[in-house]
Amino acid sequence: MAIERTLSIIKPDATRRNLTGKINAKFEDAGLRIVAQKRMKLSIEQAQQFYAVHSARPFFGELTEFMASGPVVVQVLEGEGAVLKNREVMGATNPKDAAPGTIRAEFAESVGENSVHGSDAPETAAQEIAFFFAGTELVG
Ligand code: YYY
Ligand code: MG
Repeated sequence: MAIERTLSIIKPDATRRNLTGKINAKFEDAGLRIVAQKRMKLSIEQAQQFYAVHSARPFFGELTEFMASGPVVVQVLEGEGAVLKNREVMGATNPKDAAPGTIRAEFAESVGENSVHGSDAPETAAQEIAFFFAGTELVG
């Protein structure tokens, strides 16, 4: 399988509980390399722009307010089949459905406050990486 890059976000519920290191260990243990990473506070406008694909969904307001409610860690993960591998390490959107050992099973508080974001396909990964990072910030 090809080496890919995917966009990951450690969400405010997880940074609030000081879980960045534990979550990064899950990525690294799965063979994903963190090739870029920065901690930042999203504005409401940035959160709305990032999640624009969900703008018509009933949870959009809550989702974007939550994403702007505290620090996030945005990162680029690299590895073989990184998009799918990251989704596997994250677990299902709703922590009640997430497989044991996944980040969401272990750390997520609810379907809304579910600790991590990960791109869902290589095309969206490229768009989402460009949303946060300049090419020169990615160091493989
Ligand atoms: O990609 P993933 O994060 O697993 O789920 P999406 O269906 O793309 O939804 C994005 C985000 O929206 C999810 O992580 C939490 C929130 N959300 C929600 O609050 N309630 C839902 N029923 C579905 C999604
Ligand atoms: Mg998604």
